[in-house]
Formats: sequence, C-alpha cells, structure tokens
Amino acid sequence: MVSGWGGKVLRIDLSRRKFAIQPLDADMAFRYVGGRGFAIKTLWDELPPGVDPLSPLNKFIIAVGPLTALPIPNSGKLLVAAKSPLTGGYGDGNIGSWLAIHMRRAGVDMIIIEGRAERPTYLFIENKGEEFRVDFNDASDLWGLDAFTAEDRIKRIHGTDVGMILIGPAGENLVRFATVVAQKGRSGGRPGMGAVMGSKNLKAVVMRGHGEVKVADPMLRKIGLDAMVATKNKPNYPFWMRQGTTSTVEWAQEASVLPTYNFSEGRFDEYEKIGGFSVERSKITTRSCPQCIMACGHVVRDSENEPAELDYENIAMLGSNLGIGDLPKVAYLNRLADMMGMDTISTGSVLGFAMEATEKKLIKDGIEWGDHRRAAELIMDIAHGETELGRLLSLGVREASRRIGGEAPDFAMHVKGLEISAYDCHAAPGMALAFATSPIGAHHKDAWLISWEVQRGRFDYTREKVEKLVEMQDIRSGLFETIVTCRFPWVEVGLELDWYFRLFKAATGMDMNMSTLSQINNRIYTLIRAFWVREYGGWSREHDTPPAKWFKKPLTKGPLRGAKLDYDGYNRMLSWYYELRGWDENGIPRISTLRSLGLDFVIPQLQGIVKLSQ
Ligand code: PTT
Repeated sequence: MVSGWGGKVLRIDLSRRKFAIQPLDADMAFRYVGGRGFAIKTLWDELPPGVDPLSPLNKFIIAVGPLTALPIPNSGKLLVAAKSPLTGGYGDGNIGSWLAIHMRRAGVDMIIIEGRAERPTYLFIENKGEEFRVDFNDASDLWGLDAFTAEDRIKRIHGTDVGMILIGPAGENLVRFATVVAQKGRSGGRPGMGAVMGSKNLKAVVMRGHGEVKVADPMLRKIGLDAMVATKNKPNYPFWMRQGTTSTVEWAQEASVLPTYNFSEGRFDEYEKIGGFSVERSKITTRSCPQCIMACGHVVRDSENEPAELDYENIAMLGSNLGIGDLPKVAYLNRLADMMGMDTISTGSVLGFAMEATEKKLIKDGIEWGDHRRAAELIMDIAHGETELGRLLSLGVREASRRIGGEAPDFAMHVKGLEISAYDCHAAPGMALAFATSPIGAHHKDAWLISWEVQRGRFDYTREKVEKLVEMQDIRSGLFETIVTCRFPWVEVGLELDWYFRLFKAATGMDMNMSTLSQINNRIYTLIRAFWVREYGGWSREHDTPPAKWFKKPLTKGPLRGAKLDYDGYNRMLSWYYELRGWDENGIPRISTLRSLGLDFVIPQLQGIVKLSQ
C-alpha cells in the first residue's frame, strides 16, 4: 500500500462471530481518499437495495483517513456511517475518539461491521503487527447502562489505554436519532448511527492498536507542528479558547437566526442567560477529542450540580428552541442526552415539535414551552421507549408528524427526515439550500453558509450564493470528511487550506488542491445522491426543499419581522445547484456526470429505477 494509508480493512461478522483482514484497494484510496468516501463506496457496493436499516443486512462502518491521528492540529477523529434508520438514506457523523488513534496505529483504515450478534456484545480488537485478535465479549452487564457508566466499566476491564465508541440506552432501544458516544461527551452520527449499533446488539467497539503510521515524507512532523503554531497564532484563537462555538448564541441573536420556539422566531428574549459570555463565566473545564488544540466542549455545572458539556448547537436546540433561558437547566438536558446517547439537535427538535403540538392541542399529556422538568422526563421516556409520547418522538419529527397528521407536518422541522441544526432560515435562503442539499439531511456540517450570507445580502436568491455553497461543500466534505480531521482550525480560526494540501502531500506523496478536491467531492456527492435515489426508489425536488414553516409563517418579532422564504426564488437556486452538480431538473445525476466521475457502475441500477438524462 502507498504511504499515508494503513492498507487494511477489518471486516467483522457479528452473526458468525468471525473476522477477516482485507487489503485496502489502492484505487479506493486514490479515488475516495478515506472517511466518507470509503463509507459511501462500501454501502453502495455491499448493501442490498432497499435494505431495512435496522436489519442485520445493514452495515456499520467506522472509517479514518490519511491525515487522522497524525501530529497535526485536531486529528483525533473518525467517521461512522450506515444506511440511516432516521432518514432511510445515507447517514454519517464525524466524532472524536481515541479509537481513531488506535485504528491508525494498527494500520486499519476502515472497520465494516455486519450481521447481528445473538445477544448483547462488545468487541475488543488488538493487533500485534499483522496478527489481529477480535473478541466477541458478552455485554449483558453493560446493556441498559448509560454511555458514561458503560465506558468506565469497560476501562476497568481493559485499562485506560484503549479507544472506543459505544452506545447508551437510546441506541439499544433503537431511537432513530441515537448517536455513538466516546469519552463522555463526544457524540456523533446524528442520523441514528447509535440505533444501527443497537440493532446489531453491539454495545461498544473497543480497540488497542499497536504500530506506527507510515508517511511518505518525515517532514510531516515539522509541517504538522508548524501548523499547530500557526493555528495558535491566529488572532481569533484566544477568544475561541474562551467561548468556543458558544459565542454563536450572541451572533445568532443579532442576526435573527437563533432558533426559538421550534424555529418560529430568530430571536430569544433570554439569550444572554444562555450565551457565550454566560458559558465563559460558568465554565469549570473543557473537554476535547484526542490530539486537539481547540477544545470545543465547554463544561459547566448543571442544575443537578454535575459537570455537563455545552456547544452552540446544544444550547440553541435545548434552550431557545424550547423557550428555556437558564444555562444550568439546558446543561442538564444536554448531559441526559449525552448519557442516553441521543443527538441533542434532534432531541431539541422533537421536544420543540411536541411543545408546538401541545399548544395546538394535537397531542395529549404533552409539554408546555419552557418546561425543563417535563423535557428531562421526556428525554428519559424517549431513550427507554417508555410512554406513548416517548415512543412516538423516538421516531423523529418526520415520522411523528405523519402519525399525528393534520397540520403537524407543517411544523416538523427536518429535511429528508433529519432534524434541522440550530439556524433559523426565514431570512437565509442560502443556508436553507445548504440544509436542503446536505448529503445526510438537514445538518450544517457540509456548508455553514449563513455567516457569509448575512454579510453579503441575506434576502438575495443569487447564483453567486449557490456557487459559494458548492465551494463550501467541496471543501468541508471533499477535504475534512475524507482526510478525517477536525475542520475547526480552518473554519473557526482561519488556518489556511494550503496547510492541509502540504500535509496531504507529506502523508501520501500525492498532490491535492482545490480542483482535485472538488472532483473528489463531486464523485462522493454524486454517489451519495445515487444511493438516496436507489433507496427511495426515485427522487423529486420536494426532498431537497426546506420545511414549510419557513415559507408559510413569517417571523413575528425583531428587525426582520415579516421575513419568510420565497418559493420561486428558492427553486431558482435549487435548479442552479443541480446544474452545478451535473444533476437533472429533478436532482438525479445525469449519465454524462456519472461517466465523467468514474461512476459508470451505478448507471444500470439507477436505470432500473428512474429515467436518466444524458
Ligand atoms: C455533530 C453535532 C454537533 S455539530 C453538535 S455541537 W457542533 C452536537 N453535539 C452533541 C453533543 O455534544 N451531545 C449529544 N448528545 N449530541 C450532540 N449532537 C450534535 O452533534 C464535534 C465537533 C463539533 S461540535 C463540530 S460542529 C465540528 N464537526 C465536525 C464535522 O462534522 N466534521 C469534521 N471533519 N470536523 C468537525 N469538527 C467539529 O467537531 P456529528 P464530536 Mg460530532 C456534547 O458528530 O454526527 O457530525 O454531529 O462529534 O466528536 O462531538 O465533535 O457546534
């Protein structure tokens, strides 16, 4: 194998309790790079079309990339992926964990987990050089434990020098937005990656890897250290270290994009109580991924006097979105979600949805705006599948709203079934398009267009905005989700992309620049789109459209009172987006695009489902 990659794929079959080490195909490395690229290629090739995401036939993938775990800024990340039980399409998440470091030490680029264990199991993986051992350990004593307690127990058994990801009760009980957890606070895989683990009776993946990552150029260490110094010397670095992402609360309030009352408004009267300065005053410590120099988890004491972690998304979705203007109470809800192993963004969205449904008298025994006690109760009900409402909400807002019926779908805030992250888009059509075209459903990670948009003219529906969106998606997905390192040094303090191109060259000996990464991302995005089309059995523009509320119900407060999205303007932007990606007017990849990206192999399958345009 060429330098940079470990060269091994570890395939584990839970049903037969067998494993195999397979070589990583060099073509796979060059064309798909790592992380998300490896994940989608594997899911496309190996999943039977239309497979039930919670069946043993779904595959759970853990993938790293050629820059993961190297001595460079913030490289302790990995990507988890599977067909999503929340959306029915492609799902992934990028999570910090020591498991990433141990995979790289052992030379494993990807772990593919298939089948279903007969009873609760956790995997323990170790290597001695090329020799691998995989133990299928009984997890009956761990099943039912929250993710924090289970992690402590596992470390008592295997020592602290291991890496792991695991699930809490939400994953075990197949909550559709259950996440995978690591290190008591890292939480990823928003589209139900924890539920996929749960459906496989898999409580944890634990690994102790031995060995070293081989890179093409020994200068990598020096470039990596220089990149760390450059990161720390950025003017915004000291302020970032004080507040991290939480300073976004004040910015979002000012820009009228802070989700409030289930995305009905963009401003919250009590924002200061839950803002970045409030977090800074209350902070007792920070938590971070391994090898991180920009810790983003800010820990405060919650309303139960326990340490609890906060980031912007969590504060907005469990605070302003629910009408809760009290930091310790928000932190408590955040801690419950972390321990149960469920996504805070979706949790805040299902609770906000339930509050609006209660107000509209569409559900019984519901929850009032701002009621943090009932919110905490409902989080536990959802995680344990304990009451009728808890079970309903555990399905996510799309499915819950379908079951309630009436006007409920009009205030279910999702795209493709994934709940929207914390940016109100009544007056941000570009960000609305970013949510609508994100390859996993409404997540902000592929394009955080909103700050650019607010500065450049938020009411415009221009082609320039769409071009910027495509550029952002190409960088965030084509670079950071494939080399698999944290994007924060670039996005939050402005570390130049050129550092990553130099590091990629030093690690792999290969060139990367804006044009190659745009080609790589086009390939990945188009394959992901083909996967959605195959799994949905067709496609229409509706699937790439943000929720009805932003078009129908204008903001009623603040300087942007009256603002709402315009259907025609939005659809113009969507058409430009399709054109730039080489997809047809319905969002389906064209034959010429598939061919130019080397994706000819998807053509026969898609032709059996939809009519492909030239
Ligand atoms: C990410 C999503 C985010 S995005 C946040 S806050 W953010 C929420 N955090 C949660 C949490 O905490 N607990 C919980 N129970 N659920 C949570 N759900 C939400 O999950 C996270 C950081 C962050 S914090 C962000 S933006 C960046 N994301 C990156 C990314 O996507 N790719 C990449 N290459 N680098 C990134 N760096 C940053 O990492 P998901 P993490 Mg995350 C308490 O996983 O599925 O992408 O969801 O995993 O290790 O916590 O890193 O303001």
